[in-house]
Amino acid sequence: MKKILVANRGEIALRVMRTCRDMGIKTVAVFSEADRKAPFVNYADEAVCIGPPESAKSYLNADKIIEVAKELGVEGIHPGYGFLSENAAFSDKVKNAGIIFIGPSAKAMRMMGDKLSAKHAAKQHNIPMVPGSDGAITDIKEAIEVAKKVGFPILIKASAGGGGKGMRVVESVELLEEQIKLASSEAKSAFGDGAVFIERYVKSPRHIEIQVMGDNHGNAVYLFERECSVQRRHQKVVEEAPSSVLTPEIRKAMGECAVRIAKACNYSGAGTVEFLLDDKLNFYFLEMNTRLQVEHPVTEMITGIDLVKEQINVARGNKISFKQEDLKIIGHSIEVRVYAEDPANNFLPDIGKLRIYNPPKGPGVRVDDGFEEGMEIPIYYDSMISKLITYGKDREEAIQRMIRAIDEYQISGVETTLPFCKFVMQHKAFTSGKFDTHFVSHYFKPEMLNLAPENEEQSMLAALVADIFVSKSDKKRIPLNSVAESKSISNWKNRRN
Ligand code: MV4
Repeated sequence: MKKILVANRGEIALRVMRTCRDMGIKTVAVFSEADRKAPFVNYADEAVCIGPPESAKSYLNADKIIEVAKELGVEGIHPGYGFLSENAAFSDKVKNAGIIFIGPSAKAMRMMGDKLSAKHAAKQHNIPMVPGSDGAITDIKEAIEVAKKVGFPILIKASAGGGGKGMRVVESVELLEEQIKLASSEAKSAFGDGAVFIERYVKSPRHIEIQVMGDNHGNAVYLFERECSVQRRHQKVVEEAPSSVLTPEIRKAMGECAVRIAKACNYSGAGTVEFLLDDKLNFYFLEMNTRLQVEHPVTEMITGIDLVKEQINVARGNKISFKQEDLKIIGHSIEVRVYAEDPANNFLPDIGKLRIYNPPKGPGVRVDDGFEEGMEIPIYYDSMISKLITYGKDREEAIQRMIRAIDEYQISGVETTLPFCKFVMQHKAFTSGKFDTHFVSHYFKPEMLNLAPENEEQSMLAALVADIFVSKSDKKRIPLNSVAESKSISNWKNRRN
């Protein structure tokens, strides 16, 4: 592969292209009209506009993307995450066009894309799973029997769902029939598949996922875990590796289960096996994600492996470049997702221009971003501005560096989740490691953010200062602190406490 097209946008497109460049591979960006000025477009060796801003007309337009790839003599397509990354039909089309899809086979994607078939496969390989129905619910009497056997509360899940979509907790048998019907019709209209199943509801779980890598020679390895329990409405906020609760024995057991699942579908490339961990440290297989995940950097930091490089290596038909025994966890890494959302206002997405944008730097800090100062955050896509990743010799150092990096991060023009991330880093439940998936709903209230309210005069001054002194064309920057009371001007200062 000498030329790779990245069928994605933003930070992940840029991140993938960087590794391509490391490997001496040429890159092609495809972009929508909303992303004309995005750094990933500029970074690519070639870039082609594929349509209007709406995803359906651009980043999800499989035929158009493949047409561009053929025209430009592209040999591989990297799908990133989201968009077409887990679309088996796309992977088939790419292959039929004589291009390598940098990811697993369409067969593996189909098998793992459907929760019931994934569980069915896992069952053949002795993988622990939450007690529940054996397959889809077809009969209400049977459902009642299963529910009584596993014990209430139970959880109804949609086979075609994922990431928490279409789940319903049911507390008692009286509500079961109605809830199953509702869940099934919801699943039918949302995913085109009404199949639902039952599991015992695990009350205070941790979400721990294992990074795996497979090749086309039957090899599979695990690259340890990521702890992703700090999430809000199924959107991850903080991820870290390693988890502070796993013992070496449980880590090994989970890793080996994940490898068995990968081997069960002849998995090739980077994948993630999700588990729930209960308060007694029992783990249960949930689902497998057949893509490179947003939070992959924390795994890269603690293993020293470039996961994208390895994806490309394996897609070229090579064996995985390392052995399980070669892998070792060194240090600790934390990632926070910086969204253009207002944590003080129920995480309402905020749109606007990045008037000031200065990412943090220095020891143990990595920022994967896709924006530059002066850019608008497009309304058409996910509102993630960047991923802020820190590394330290241990968890404490990684947390301290995260707090320092958050304080250094200067963003104005839009509200961001940075103050919320700092709140998490300073919370006792987080620092002590004693938290579960209910962290945010249990501990977070907007009043806790310590935000000094910005008055109108200050905001206007901030806008003025940003335009006059920090415009991109004006390279000779006048330091902000030379402006009277400049420290109260923009909202990053408000996070100090
Ligand atoms: C569960 C569960 C409790 N019990 N399954 C949510 C996302 C999807 N991947 C599975 N999810 C859950 N499945 C049983 N049997 C609780 C969740 C869950 C959750 C899981 C991981 C991370 C965050 C979560 C937030 C709420 C619920």
